Amino acid sequence: MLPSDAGLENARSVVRECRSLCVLTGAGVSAESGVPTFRGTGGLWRNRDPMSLATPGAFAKDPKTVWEWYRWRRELIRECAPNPGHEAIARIEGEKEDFLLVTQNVDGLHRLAGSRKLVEFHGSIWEVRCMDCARAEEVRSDFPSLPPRCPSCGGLLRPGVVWFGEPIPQAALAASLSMIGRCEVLVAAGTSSVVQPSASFALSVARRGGTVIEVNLEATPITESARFSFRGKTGEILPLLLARISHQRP
Ligand code: BJW
Ligand code: ZN
Repeated sequence: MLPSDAGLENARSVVRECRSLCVLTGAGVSAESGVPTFRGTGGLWRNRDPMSLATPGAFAKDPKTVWEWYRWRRELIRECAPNPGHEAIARIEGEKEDFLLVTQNVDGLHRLAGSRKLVEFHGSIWEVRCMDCARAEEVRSDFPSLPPRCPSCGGLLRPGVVWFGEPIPQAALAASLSMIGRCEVLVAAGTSSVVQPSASFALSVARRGGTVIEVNLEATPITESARFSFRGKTGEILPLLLARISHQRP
C-alpha cells in the first residue's frame, strides 16, 4: 500500500525545501532489482546464514567457501539492473546544494544508476584486496580458481568489503559522520537498522532536531525516531518522495 497523499506530500515538501540531504540505503533498496537481502529468507546460500560468512574468522578458517558465496553473489548481481528507487536517488543528487548518499550496499547498483556523491560504507563486492601486499583493484570478471591469488605477490585475495568486527574505512566513516552531523533531512531506505555504526545515524540526526524519513516494508528500531515512516517498497515510494514535481492524482 502506498502512503497517504497527505503524509507523502508533507514529507515531500520537507525533502524539496531542505538544503542539505542525506540518503542512507540498505539491502531493501536492491531487493526489487533481484539482489537478496541479508536478514530474512531470501539471503540464504546453501542453507548458510549470510551473517556467519561475513566475518574475518569465517574467511580465515575457510576462504574457499567464503569466496564461493561471493562468486554466487557476484554472478547474481551481474545480472541485476538498478530499479526506480536507485534512479530517484541518483536524480535528486544534482538538485541539492549539499547531498550525500551513504549506502551499506556492496552491489554497485547506485553507481550504475548514476549516483556520484556516494559513500560505499561497507565497501564493494567488485573490489579485491591482497591480504599480503594490500594491492587493491576492481575485478568484475570471474576468477579461474578459488580462492583467487594476487597477481603481484601470490598472496590470498579477499573481497573489498567490511566484515563484522572490522572498522569502517576511515574516509567513508569521516565523510558519513560529517554529513550526519549537518544534514537537515535523513532518508533511511530499505535498511533493518541493526548493524552499527550506521544503525545509529537516524537517532543522531533526530536528537539534534533533524528530520528522519524512513521507507521500509516493516517497522525497524529507528521507526520511533522518524518523523515520517512509510511502509512499502522503496522502488515505489522513493520516486514519489524524491520527485521534483508534485505527485498529483488524476
Ligand atoms: C525493503 C524491501 C523493499 C526489503 N522496499 N524495504 C555497537 C553495538 C552492538 C554491536 C556493535 C556495535 N558497534 C559495532 C558492533 C558490531 C557490529 C554490529 O553492528 N553488530 C550488530 C549486528 C549487533 N558492527 C560491526 O562489526 C561493524 N564494524 C565496526 O563497528 O567496527 C568497529 C571497530 C573499530 C575499530 C577496530 C575494529 C572495529 C562492521 C559492520 C559490517 C557489516 N557488514 C555486512 C556485510 C558486508 C559484506 C557483504 O555484503 O558480504 O554489511 S553485514 C550486512 O548487514 C551487510 C549490510 O550492509 C548490513 C546491513 O544490512 P541491511 O542493508 O540493513 O540489510 P538487511 O537485510 O538487514 O535489511 C533489509 C531491510 O530492507 C529490511 O528491514 C526489510 O524490511 C527491508 N526491505 N525489501 C523496502 N523492496
Ligand atoms: Zn599481493
